[in-house]
Amino acid sequence: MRLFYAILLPDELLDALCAVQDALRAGMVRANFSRRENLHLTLAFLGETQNLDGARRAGEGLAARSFPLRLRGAGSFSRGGTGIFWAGVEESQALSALQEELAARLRGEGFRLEERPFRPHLTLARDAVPDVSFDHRAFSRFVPSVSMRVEAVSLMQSERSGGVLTYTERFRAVLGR
Ligand code: 2AM
Repeated sequence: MRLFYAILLPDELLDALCAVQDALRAGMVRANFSRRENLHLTLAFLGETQNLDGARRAGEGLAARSFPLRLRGAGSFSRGGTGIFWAGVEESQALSALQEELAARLRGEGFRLEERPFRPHLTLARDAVPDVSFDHRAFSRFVPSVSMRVEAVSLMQSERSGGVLTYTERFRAVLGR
């Protein structure tokens, strides 16, 4: 199974991000927009594994506490000729610490994670080709300053069923207050 750890989002953030997607839609030649229920912030990508217990244990022992997190800015990464368009979050020491702790605990369970530095982002669209007139600078201002409290991290399974990318929560680690 394909697993990753993520922060799931409350309705208020999902509403805000869906509005950003609507604004983005107008500027795309084509793009594969994330479905509302799939929007999330990835903390660690575990890849293909059968070690669900180890993945779960890594989350169970987290010492990190809950913290506030705020949307901020947006941007794109290019991947093989097309792009990923994402919304960002405000810089957060608590988020970095949570991600580092989780990654260290997953490595301790034997998972081989990517060494790339953590760049927190919420993918809004992938395989995206913007119009020539698309204004990247204006896009970075589409995202409203909405905040949430991160109270848990979720171990998610990613599957394609009937051609539809589906994420299922397999385990949730609630953070202390
Ligand atoms: P992305 O949104 O930037 O593609 C599930 O696939 C989640 O894990 C996505 O949020 C995805 O990030 C992230 N992820 C990180 N590395 C990945 C990889 N090598 N393959 C697929 N997804 C990856």
